[in-house]
Amino acid sequence: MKFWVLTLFPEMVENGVLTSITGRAVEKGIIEFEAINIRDYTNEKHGKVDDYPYGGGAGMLMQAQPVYDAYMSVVEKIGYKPRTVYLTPAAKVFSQGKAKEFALEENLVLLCGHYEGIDERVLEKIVTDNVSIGDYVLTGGELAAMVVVDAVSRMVPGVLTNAASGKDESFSENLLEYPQYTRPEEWMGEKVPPILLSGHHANVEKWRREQAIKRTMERRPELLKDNEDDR
Ligand code: 6GU
Repeated sequence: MKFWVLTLFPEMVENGVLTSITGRAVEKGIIEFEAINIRDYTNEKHGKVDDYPYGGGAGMLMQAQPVYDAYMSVVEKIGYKPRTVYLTPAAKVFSQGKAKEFALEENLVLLCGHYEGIDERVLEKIVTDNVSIGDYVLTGGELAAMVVVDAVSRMVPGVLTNAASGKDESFSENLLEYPQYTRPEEWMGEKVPPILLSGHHANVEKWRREQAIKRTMERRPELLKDNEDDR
């Protein structure tokens, strides 16, 4: 799978994606990643990519032309119009279900806005999916694109080394992760729950499931209602 990120700040996204687990997956060739600088595609002198909004209002908007040409450079390389995600707070919130869905694509384009947004006309031509990462406003889509690349990558076979990981944690079953413990057995007077030391696998599993349900009820009760986005 290849991620193409269209952005005015390619080094920001590169630094994130090429670090840690996703970086290792790129090195191993399990995923591919290319950040494209939208500014490289402007037809204007001095590298201008933004202008004032018609009708007035605060700030600047990214112009259609450089965004479209950056996108078309990807289309020309891969030979078809790929699924193209616009990162924007004006969208449904990204979910584990969407991460699994995007992980089935051979190519995924992530379009990062900056300033006050992007001219709607180019969005209408190229965007297949709008995605927000939560109900707060960021200065640009780059952090959101990094979040999506990370969550999608870990659903691509081979990115996670441990066979069980990616399966058994928060959200796959609409439950939050149970509490976990490692050595030492006692720390600052606090002991590890004895059942985890019992060696009784079935009892451990039962305890973990109970803890997961308790934690979900306390912290995220709305997850216990069936939600298509989380599947
Ligand atoms: Cl995807 N972009 C921006 N700029 N702000 C956000 C967001 C995205 N998701 C939440 N806030």
